[in-house]
Amino acid sequence: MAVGEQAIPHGAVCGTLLGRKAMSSWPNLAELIAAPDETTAVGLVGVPLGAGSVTPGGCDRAPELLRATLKRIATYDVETGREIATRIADHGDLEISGMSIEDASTPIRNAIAASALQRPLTLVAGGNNAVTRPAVHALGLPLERVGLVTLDAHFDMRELGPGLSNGNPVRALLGDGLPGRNIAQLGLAPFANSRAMHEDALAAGNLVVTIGEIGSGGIARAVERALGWLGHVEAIVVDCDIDVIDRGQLPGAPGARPGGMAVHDFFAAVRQLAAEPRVRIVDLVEWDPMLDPSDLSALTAARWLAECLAGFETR
Ligand SMILES: [Mn+2]
Repeated sequence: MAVGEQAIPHGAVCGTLLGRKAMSSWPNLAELIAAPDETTAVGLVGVPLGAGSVTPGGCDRAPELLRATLKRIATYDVETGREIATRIADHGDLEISGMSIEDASTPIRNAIAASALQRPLTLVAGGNNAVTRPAVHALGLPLERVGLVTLDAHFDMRELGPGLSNGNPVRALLGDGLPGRNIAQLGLAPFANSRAMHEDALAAGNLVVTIGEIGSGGIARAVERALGWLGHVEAIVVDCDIDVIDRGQLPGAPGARPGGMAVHDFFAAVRQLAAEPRVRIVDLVEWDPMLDPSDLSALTAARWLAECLAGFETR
């Protein structure tokens, strides 16, 4: 076949190449951002929560930099021949500067609910990992009917005694009544958690899949296990703690360590999870732009949004 006759992958021709309305010559995610309206299927809520981090830093800077980086991510996926076309209803950033996690939790829940109660998918740009607890509550469902998948190097099962932090949202949710049977944790890293946290997670009934198991069994199988584990729930929240990614590929997270998840596995997991119709909320947390003087972490975070949309469009 001559070069000019190469097949364009299925799905790429009529609706997009010929029928596209005026967009830039390099269509990108920033062009999909729209004002909130009732007809847009995907919402974006920025939650610049920095308070209460175990390692204080600049997670509150992440939503702004995520938005600024979207123009560098093209909408076209050469692997599938598909082009992301879903508009994103941008609800803006929640004003929570200076607030404790305890004080911010209700405003965060309400802001996420404002999108999640009217859309099949809401993306939450954190902020630190304390965002995840109000995100679970934002669905407004009894917790027995809600599932949680974490892509995270950590159990997030630190003790609650010192107060809420980015290190204990899973323990806090268990305390709220989220059954461990409704929690699947993927990507747990060696030498990054305590025995007590591990034993408590297993005793609660959480599915625990370590980074080593993902390495040997594959990321797709791990995600299938998580979705199978949550077969009984009605709606699912996916918590993407970006520190699950290997620190060499994601320097901009305080908890990231060498030996973490390969970034292409992270992207594949996000896409596979976003394709599941019961997934209603996906967060991205723990990205601290101040830790990465390059743009590597920003480009990774922006690609996360592309993967969420690519998965969503296959529902
Ligand atoms: Mn975490």
